[in-house]
Parts: sequence; C-alpha cells; structure tokens
Amino acid sequence: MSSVMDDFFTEKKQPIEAYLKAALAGPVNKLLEAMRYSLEAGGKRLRPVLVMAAYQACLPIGEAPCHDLVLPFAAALEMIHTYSLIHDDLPAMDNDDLRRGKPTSHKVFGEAAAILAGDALLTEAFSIMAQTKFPGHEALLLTVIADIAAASGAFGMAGGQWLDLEAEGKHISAAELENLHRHKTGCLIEVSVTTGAKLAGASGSSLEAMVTYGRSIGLAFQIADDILDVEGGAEAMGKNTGGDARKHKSTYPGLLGLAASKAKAGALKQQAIDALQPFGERGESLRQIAEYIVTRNS
Ligand code: GRG
Repeated sequence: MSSVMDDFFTEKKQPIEAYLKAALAGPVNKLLEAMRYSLEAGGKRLRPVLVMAAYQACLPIGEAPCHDLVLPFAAALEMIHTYSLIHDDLPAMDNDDLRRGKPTSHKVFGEAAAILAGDALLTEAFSIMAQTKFPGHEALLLTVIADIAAASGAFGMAGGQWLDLEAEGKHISAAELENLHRHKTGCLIEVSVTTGAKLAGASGSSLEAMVTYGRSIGLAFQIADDILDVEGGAEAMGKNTGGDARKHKSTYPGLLGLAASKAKAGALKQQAIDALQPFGERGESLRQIAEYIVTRNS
C-alpha cells in the first residue's frame, strides 16, 4: 500500500478496529480465539471503510454523523468478509495455508474450529446489526439488513463462490467470469457502499450513483486481484500468489491478457469516479478508495 493510502486507511480504520475488538470481548475459548485470530490478522478493512466513506458522502450537509448507527454495520460487513475468507481457505474449497501473511485458520485451530469460527462470525454480524437502534427508522434498518443478507447468500457471495468452484478446471467465457466475480466479490463490496449511503438517508439519483460506484469498484477490485495473483509478490499479498493458475481457475489476465485486464480495471475505476461527480468534495474519500483499488499491491 502506498504510504498516503496507508495513512488514509489507518485513520479511517481506527474506530472500526476498536468496535471489532469490543464486539468479541468475553471469555476465551478456542472458538472465540479462532474468530479473533482471523478478524485481527491485519485485513485492509476495505468494506467497513467503504461503509463509513459512503455514509459521510451521503449525509445531508450540516448533519452530524452518528457513529453508533454506522459502526455496527461497518463491523458486521468485516465479520462477513472474514467468515468468507476462513471458509474459502478450507481444504474443501481453496485449501490455502497462508492468508494475510499468517497460517490460515484451519492450519492453526483445525478444520472444525475454522468452520465454526466462520459460522459464528456470520451469525454475530447479523446479531450486531439487528441490535442497532435508530428510533423512527426501523424499516430502513430492516431493508439494509435484508440487503446484506441478499448480498451474502445464495444470490450473492455464497452463490458466486459456488460458481467459482464449479468453474474450476473448465473454460468459461468472459461473460461467465464477470457474472462469477460480480457475485463472489462484487456483491459484498457494492452492499458496503449502499449500506453507508442508505443509513445516511440516500435515495433516488444519489443512491443510484452509489450503486454505480459500488458495482464498478467491486468488479475492478476482483480484476486487480486476478492481476496481483499473476504479478504480485507473496510477501506483499500475505498469501501464496499464482494460486489461480495452479488451481486452473479462469481469470481476467488468462482470458483477456494482462494489458486488456489493466485497461478494463482502469475503465471501471473511471466509471466509479464519474459516478461521484454529484457529491463534489464529499466524495473525495470514495474517489481515493477507487484509485487505491486499482493501484494497490496487496
Ligand atoms: C466461502 C461463502 C464463501 C465465500 C467466499 C470472497 C470469497 C468468497 C472468497 C475469497 C476468494 C478471494 C481471495 C477472492 C479475491 C478477492 C478477495 C475477496 C480478496 C480478499 O479481500 P481483501 O483483499 O482481503 O479485502 P483483506 O485480507 O485485506 O481483508
């Protein structure tokens, strides 16, 4: 990560880190230890930072931000993301030994604890969202929680993961790859943006702009990830790179070539930045995140 973006994320991450630590405080047993191990393994916190940045961009001018409202949702999205990584690394799925520069959950705690740590993180995420108070806006809270459930389940991330497993070792078209990536990775990124936007009261054309932004960076993020799997170093990535080729997975560089993949990621980034135009200065954090997504090295 560039040092500018390092500072950006470090500053934005602070309240999220504190919230996540407090959310899993309690008596130590192996299950909780496994949950904390993955949650505190040094993730970028992209999804919660997106929730906060979209919330700030959409908040009506002059309205004070309400952290008690937005932080539980930001933390919940990181918990769901972390569960997906723990399960993705399991022997039954990608069978990876290294994640975020550390041994994967099942390597440290065993498969049973890793499965349960993922299950419990997903459940805890919905628990903290359901307990959030926003007097007079209960219907909005339910809508946002339902959005996050849809983005995580069979019609979102889990469905995309299934498409990914089915596609292993097969040749798929660029359209099929895009559909897979939009579900596996894009849905959770897009819903992170719309969650922040909706909690700030966005609707109509503002919300549509946020959907365009979220959808564009969601796909750009995955294309960048495919490129990093070819070009990135294992140390910076915190995992073994080259895994897509080893597992005979279809990727953007494999289907389009590296140059066309970079061009597509760049065009999606521009689409995302263009969508921020109505937000002026208030869209600056989101603009920086879009830039970071295609220039990151981890
Ligand atoms: C198991 C239901 C289920 C879903 C798994 C997202 C996913 C679906 C699997 C991850 C596979 C993978 C490595 C995809 C590449 C894009 C991606 C999500 C990378 C990891 O996200 P980052 O870079 O990770 O935000 P950090 O560690 O920074 O949080």
